[in-house]
Amino acid sequence: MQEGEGFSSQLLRRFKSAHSVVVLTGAGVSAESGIPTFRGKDGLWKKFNPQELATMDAFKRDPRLVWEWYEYRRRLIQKAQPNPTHYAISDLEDKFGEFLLVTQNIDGLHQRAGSRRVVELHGNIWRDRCLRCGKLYDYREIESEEFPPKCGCGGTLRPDVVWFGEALPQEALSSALGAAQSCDLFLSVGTSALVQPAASLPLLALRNGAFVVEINPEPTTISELVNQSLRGKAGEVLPNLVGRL
Ligand code: BV8
Ligand code: ZN
Repeated sequence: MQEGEGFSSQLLRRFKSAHSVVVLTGAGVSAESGIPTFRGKDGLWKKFNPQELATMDAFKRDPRLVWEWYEYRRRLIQKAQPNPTHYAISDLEDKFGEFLLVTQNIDGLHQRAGSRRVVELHGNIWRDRCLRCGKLYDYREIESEEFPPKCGCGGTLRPDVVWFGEALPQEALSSALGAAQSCDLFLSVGTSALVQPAASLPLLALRNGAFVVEINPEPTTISELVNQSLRGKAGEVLPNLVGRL
């Protein structure tokens, strides 16, 4: 646990001696940028049922509803700024020989805060993908008023995010798995650790002998399993911790 102002000497020692670090982030990291989490009290899912919207079935059944939900989230994210957690994670990147940021978030805020070595497990809300030919579009490129937007090949476009029941991008998943199995320090920040296969990454790191630290104001499914579970908002804990390194 975080001891008073300081952190446990063991935690600081682990950070200072780490060679290979993985940081896994979830919606809680963007919460302090004003983007509602999925399962929090003001959660995105409260107003909408995840199975209703983040699935291919929903898109086929009611493409307008699904598009409007993503448009609503894009407008939220457009207005949001990276917060101190995003910047602290970006600062961490250059302090270790090997570093990988694995995010479940699709908002692109990590990249806006300067993170470079980022793996997006669940895609990115700023990209659209053609259902027919797979062509990717930067969301901002699309002027077509047509609904839902079409690709040059005539196929329909969808947000380039991973929906429930869909496989994660192979490359992203294998680099995340590889890093989790070989790191000596693993940070799980702002995730309820409920969504698979992302939620297995901290446990994979534990099994490979990494020192696993969780930062979350609430307990999660992995709090009792990790080496240190720091109970607090990422925006308070992480900049403080990074400042001590
Ligand atoms: C797959 C992109 C197989 C879209 C997302 C039963 C039925 C159907 C499926 C399943 C099932 N059981 C298991 C599954 C598999 C399913 C799954 O895990 N379901 C869960 C719900 C049980 N997984 C999948 O379907 C995955 N695909 O398994 O495919 C397959 C394999 C091969 C071939 C074909 C198929 C795909 C999962 C990806 C889904 N897409 N997002 C979009 O965003 O619209 S998931 C979505 O949830 C986001 O990515 C989000 O990141 C993710 C996880 O949520 P969190 O990030 O953890 O957010 P949450 O709100 O839950 O928690 C926030 C945390 O932050 C809280 O703990 C809170 O305390 C904390 N917090 C709050 N404030 C702060 C804070 N922490 C720090 N500081 C703060 N200030
Ligand atoms: Zn196409």
